[in-house]
Amino acid sequence: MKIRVFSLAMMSLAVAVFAFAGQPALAEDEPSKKELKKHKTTPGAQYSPSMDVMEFEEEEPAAKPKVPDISKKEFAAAQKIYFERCAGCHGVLRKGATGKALTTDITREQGYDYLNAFITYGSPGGMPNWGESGQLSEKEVDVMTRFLLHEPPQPPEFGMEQIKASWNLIVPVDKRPTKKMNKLDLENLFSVTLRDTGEVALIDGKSKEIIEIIETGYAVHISRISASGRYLFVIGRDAKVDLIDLWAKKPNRVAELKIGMEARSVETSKMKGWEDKYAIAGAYWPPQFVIMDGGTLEPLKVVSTRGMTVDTQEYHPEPRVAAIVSSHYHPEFIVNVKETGKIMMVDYSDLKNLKITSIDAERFLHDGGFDSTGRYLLVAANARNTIAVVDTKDDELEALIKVGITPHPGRGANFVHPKYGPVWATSHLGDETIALIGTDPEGHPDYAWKMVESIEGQGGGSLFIKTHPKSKNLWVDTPLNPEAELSSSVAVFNTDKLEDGYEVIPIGELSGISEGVRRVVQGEYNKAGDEVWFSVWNGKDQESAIVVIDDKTRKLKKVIKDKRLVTPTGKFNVFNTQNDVY
Ligand code: DHE
Repeated sequence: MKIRVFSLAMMSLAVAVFAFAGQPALAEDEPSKKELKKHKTTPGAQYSPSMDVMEFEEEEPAAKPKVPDISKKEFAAAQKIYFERCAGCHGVLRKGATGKALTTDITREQGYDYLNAFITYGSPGGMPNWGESGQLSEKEVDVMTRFLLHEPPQPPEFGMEQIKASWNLIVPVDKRPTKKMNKLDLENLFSVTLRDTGEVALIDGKSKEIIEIIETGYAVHISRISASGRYLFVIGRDAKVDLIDLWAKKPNRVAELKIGMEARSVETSKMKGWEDKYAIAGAYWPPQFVIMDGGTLEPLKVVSTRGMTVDTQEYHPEPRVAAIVSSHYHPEFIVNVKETGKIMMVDYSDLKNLKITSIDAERFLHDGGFDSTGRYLLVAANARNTIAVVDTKDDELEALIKVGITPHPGRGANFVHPKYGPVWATSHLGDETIALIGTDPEGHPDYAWKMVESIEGQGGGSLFIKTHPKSKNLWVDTPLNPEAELSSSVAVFNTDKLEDGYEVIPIGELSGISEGVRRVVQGEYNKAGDEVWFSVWNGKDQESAIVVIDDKTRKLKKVIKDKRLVTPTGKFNVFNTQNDVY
C-alpha cells in the first residue's frame, strides 16, 4: 500500500522541536542540519491550532545577560506571530503541548544560531520551514529567535468576572415569540460557517437560498442546535458564543457571551427532561469550560481543566478543551480535554455540587462523535493515532483502538457493514486510509471495538467523512492534500461494496470556479438524506461556493454561489445536528 504521510504540526512537533542546538550530540532520531535544509513543509504540517485572537497588555521584555535584546515593538510583533503560528503546538505558556517546551531554560541552552536555523528550515518531523518557505521573512525569523530567548509573556486569565461582563442579553426570554413566527422549514435549514468574515449563513435546504447572514464571533468555528431545534449556538475562535433564535420572524441573535479568549466547541443539554436548559462551551485559553443558561447564555459555572496528564501524570498548565458532546443517557456534558487526555463526564443536574467523572483516555483528544445508537462516543486522540471509546451509559472507557496516522473524523460516519455489522469510520490527515471500527458489542461481539478493516482512500489530508442512515454512500474529503486534484475532489464508496474502491467526484471543477485552491471540505447531508453538500473553500478575496450533489446518482444538483458566501467551511443541517445523525 502506498502511504503518503502528511505530518500534522500538532502531532509531529513532539518528536521534532528545538531539541538539540547547544547540545553536544544529536540523539538518534534528531535530524542533522543538512537534512533540515532539505525539508519541505506540507500543508498538513500546518494544520495546527492557532491562537490568533489572544490579546495582551504590551509588556516590557526583561533584559537578560547574554540574551540579545528585543525592543518593545519587536516583542509585541513576535508575540502576535507566536500566538498565530506557534502556540497551537508549543503552548501559550511555551511549556509544550504536542510540540516541545520552549521555556528559556531550554532555549538559552540551545542558543541563537540553533533556534534561528530551526525556525528557518523546520524539521522532517513536522516543524514548518517558516523562513525557507517565505512565510516569515529573515527579519521576522530573527525577531522570533530573540523572542524565544526572553521570558514568555503571561497571558491574562478570563474568570467569571470578565465572562459576566461580556454577557449581552439582546432579547430577553419574555420578549421572544412563544411560537414559530416564520415559514421556514427549520429542520432542513443549514447553518454555514463563513470562516473569514465572522458570520454564519442560514441557507434553506430546499430552495438553496440564503435566508439570512448573521454576524457572529471572529472566525466562527462550529454551530450546534438545541435539543428542541429552536436555538442555534455558534462559537467563534474568539470564544464568543452567539445564541440565535430560529423561531423569530427573521432568525436573529438573542444573546452573546465570551467564555474565554480562544475556543472551538459549544454544545447544549440533550438529556430527556433537560432539553434546551443548559449550554456549555470549552476554551483553548484559558483552559476552562463554562456552563450557561440555555435560553439566555447567562454564565453559571466556570471550571478549569488544568491538571495531570493521563500517561505520565505530570501537571499540564494549559489543557485545551476540544470536542464536547451531550449525553443521551445522563444529564451530562462530555468534555474532551486535549493535552491531559481526560474525558470529563460533567453532571449538570446539580451545578452547586458539581460531579465530574474523569475518564483516563489518551492524550491529544480532538474530535469525534457517537456510534449509531448514541450510547458510545468515539473520539480521536489524533497525535497518538488512537480512537478512544467511551460508554456514556456506564460512564467508563470501553477501548483505546490504534488506527492510521492522525485520525480526523469530524463526528465520523456510521453504517452497517455486510460482514462486521454496525461500524463507525474515520479518515486520516496523515495517511490515505479509512479505519472501520465495529460498534455492536451485542450483535457482533467479535468485532466490537476493533479496527475491523482499513480501506484505501484517494489520499491523506482528509478532515471529514460522512454518510447518512438512508444512504449507501460514504464520502471522504481530502482538503489538506498537497495535490490540487485531490484537495479539490472527494472520494465516494458504496458501503455495501467497499471492495470495489471509490469513485472520484471533482467537486471543485463542478463548482465552475477556476481560481484558487478550491479546497473541498466537509460533506453534510440534508434532512432527507438524499443530498450531500460540500464547501468549495477558497481564499477570502476569491470566489467560493457550496456544491450540492444528488446522493443517489452522485451527479451535480446545484451550485450555490453568492458574493456573500465568503470562505464557507462547516455546514450544519438543523435536523441532523440536533439529532446526532451522521
Ligand atoms: Fe476545526 C470541529 C479544532 C482547524 C473546520 N475543530 C472542531 C472541533 C475542534 C476543532 C476541537 C470539535 C468541536 C466539537 O465537536 O465540539 N479546528 C480545530 C483546531 O484546533 C484547528 C486544527 C486549528 C485552529 O486553529 O482552529 C482547526 N477546523 C479547522 C479548519 O481549518 C477548518 C477546516 C475550517 C474552519 O472553519 O476553521 C475547521 N472544525 C471544522 C469543522 C468542525 C470542526 C467544520 C465541525 C465538524 C462537524 O461535523 O462537527
